[in-house]
Amino acid sequence: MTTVDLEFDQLNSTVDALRRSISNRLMYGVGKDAVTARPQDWLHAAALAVRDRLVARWMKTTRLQYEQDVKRVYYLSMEFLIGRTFTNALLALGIYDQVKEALHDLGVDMEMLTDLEPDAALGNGGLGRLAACFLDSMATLGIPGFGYGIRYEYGMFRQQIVDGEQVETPDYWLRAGNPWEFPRPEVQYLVHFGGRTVERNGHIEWIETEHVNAMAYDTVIPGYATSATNTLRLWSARATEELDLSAFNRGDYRRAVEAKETSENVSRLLYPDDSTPAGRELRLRQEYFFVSATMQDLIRRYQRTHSTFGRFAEKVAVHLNDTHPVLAIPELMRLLVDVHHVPWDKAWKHIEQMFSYTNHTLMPEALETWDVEMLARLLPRHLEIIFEINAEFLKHVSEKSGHDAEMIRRISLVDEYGQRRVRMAHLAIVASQKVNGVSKLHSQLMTRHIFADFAHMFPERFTNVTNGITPRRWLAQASPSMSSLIDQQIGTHWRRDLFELAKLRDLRNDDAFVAAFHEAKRQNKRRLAHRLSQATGVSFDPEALFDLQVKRIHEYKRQLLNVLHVIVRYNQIRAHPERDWVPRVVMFAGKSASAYRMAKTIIKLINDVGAKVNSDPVIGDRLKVVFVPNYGVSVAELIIPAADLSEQISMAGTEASGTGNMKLALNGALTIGTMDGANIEICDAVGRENIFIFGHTADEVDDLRAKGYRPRQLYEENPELHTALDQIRTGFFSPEDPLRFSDIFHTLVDWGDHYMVLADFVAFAEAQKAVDERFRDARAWTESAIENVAGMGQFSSDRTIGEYAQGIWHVKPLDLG
Ligand code: 26Q
Repeated sequence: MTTVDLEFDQLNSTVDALRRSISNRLMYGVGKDAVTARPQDWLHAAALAVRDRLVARWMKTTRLQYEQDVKRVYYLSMEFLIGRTFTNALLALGIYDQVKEALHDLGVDMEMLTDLEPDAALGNGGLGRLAACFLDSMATLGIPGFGYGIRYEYGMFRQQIVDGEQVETPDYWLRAGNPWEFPRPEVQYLVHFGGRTVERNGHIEWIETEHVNAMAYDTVIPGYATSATNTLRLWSARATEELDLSAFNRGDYRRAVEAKETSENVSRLLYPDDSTPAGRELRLRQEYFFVSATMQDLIRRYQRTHSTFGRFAEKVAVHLNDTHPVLAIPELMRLLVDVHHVPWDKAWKHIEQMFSYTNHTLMPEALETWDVEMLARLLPRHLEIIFEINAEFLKHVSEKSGHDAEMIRRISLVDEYGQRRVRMAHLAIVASQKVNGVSKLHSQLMTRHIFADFAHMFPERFTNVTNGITPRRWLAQASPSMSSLIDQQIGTHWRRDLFELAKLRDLRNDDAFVAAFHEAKRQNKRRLAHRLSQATGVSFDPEALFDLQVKRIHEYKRQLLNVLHVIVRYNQIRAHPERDWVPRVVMFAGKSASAYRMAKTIIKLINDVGAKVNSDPVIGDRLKVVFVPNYGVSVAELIIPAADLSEQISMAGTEASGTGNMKLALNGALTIGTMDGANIEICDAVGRENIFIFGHTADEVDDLRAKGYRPRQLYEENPELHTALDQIRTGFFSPEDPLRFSDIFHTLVDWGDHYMVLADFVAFAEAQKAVDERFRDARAWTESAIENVAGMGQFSSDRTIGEYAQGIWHVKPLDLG
């Protein structure tokens, strides 16, 4: 290949230059002129003009990575919940105002445009958004990292609320095209399924497989205020020609088309279940599809600059975001041993140094396992490899542990009780040099409970890295009013060093600052109230306390505890309307897994309670209950900055970390929460007087269960709780269908109340009283809110990524010269 010096247009970021670029992109990129262009077309043109300005940085970063022969991190995740890109890119490049003005000159309102961009909702919730925050931080810190995942055609479903119930509609986010991605048709790998294995010349071959192509799509991930960028590479399934032709040549055209359709299904849609693995074959295919392509790509990239595998583990770190990509381990073994003919022991030594794994859940039922028979059918060679790894591992354990048969059964990669299943977490731990939890409590409980045997055997492997969030999206972008206030006080550097926010602490005594802070919050509340009243027709008093519980709907997160308290409060106001109630708007938002009956019933209950409360003339503005539909990244950016109170009320020991808790506190909301997940660390950071902690601790939950928990007794002893639960049971909120919520009642009162809602009810109600009292004193409230913002330094995902880079991946930032 010849290398000529190419000449490029210098892309300035003056308003003039941007205006020309956008016009050019509209004309030559989108193929429209100003007369026929729709807002969609302007958005596309503007996005392309902005993207053009990222590309030079991207090329430079990639070139420097090669030249410096850096160690690269491969962050493997089934989910990347990116949200919108446009504003994020403008802020990263520092050209927000210029682009706004350029568009204005062209007669286009930028705010209107940004609202048209669909979210890239390629994730369910916390785990997927964490991956997106990590990409932002890796790029900002200059860590050479690649995100690898699946380019789902359909992301997280869109949630509509119809008659108070969740209705799912498909999210075809690519409808209008995606200006941010670069298709890479030249980067394709074959991914095989099925078939059988044979031995030939001392090597195993996997034959008679069906296959599909994985084609790469790249997205630039800009770092904030740095020329460093990274790449998110997502795989899309393309039918192979062979597959089409064989049936086609037999004259069976329809079958050929169907087979093509089917093989391309693998990247069609995101499974909309968080935490409960359904064990479906298509999900297993998805997991293997993307890790196979990724491992092939990683080897190819390594081999471009290395002739042997000698330095493999020095140059590559592979991170598993939960167990979903764990098949990367047997796949890399297969590629090294069967394809590249590396001896087994050598290959395993590489792997042991390269892999690391983050666990995101303590709930045993949420740990992924796969049926051995399904694996044998779909991935026969991988099953052999897993068995081989297990045999060697158990031999080692047996020697170390003095042949403790019961322990060996517990620790085995294969669950032999009943239908045999492979335990993916065990495979991840055995292969990884580091295993981490996502908050101090979670990491502790992980080594005490679910992985106790492993922690005993490999204590040095287990560690904690508390989650974080990117301050660029979650404060700078989501809350312009608060960000500019902070900029005026302490400068702009907090975006890159969130510990700078500690400087705000001294300002809590500064009257003018306190007033301005209050006003910035009020502005965000007005912005939300305006949007909500447009959407729902209900009006909201922006002076009321905005109380938010926004997260997936799940029993362990205890939206029911919140609803119960709302009902009790409603009854109290009705009984004593003359009292001086602190007005509240209680907002819920979140999606339920489509097959999760109880979660869907909870959504209906919230809406039914809302309908009753909001239309009760006795109540007026003293209490409102709102369910905000379609919670996702963009809705979060609108709603979180408007919160006064953040509900983080999971049963202690169930929420691994939480990250919404961090986003809300960073935006000056006070937390009402249990001692669970990262709440504990938030409490330490903001000070016990600036947070409302209540309820049983994780240890107390264990004790209570051990000693025998009797929820019915609590129901019978507490008249207010009794009334509220009876209202649920007898259809007070659903007169047209009185039994609608009877299962909720029985779950709480008669069927064990697994998440101990009733056990924490009284403490929760007490804490809510303290909330009201603090809110009455606007000054005291705002001072606490300032303390919250000031204490959030450690919850930046920059800190988190710094810890991964140093303690787990052993990578250094790129030298940008
Ligand atoms: C697995 C197999 C099959 C289908 C779906 C799944 C699946 C998908 C998503 C299992 C789990 C998830 C998501 C889990 C998740 O979001 N966990 C959250 O991770 C956050 C980041 O660490 C934590 O802050 C939260 O506490 C945790 O609940």
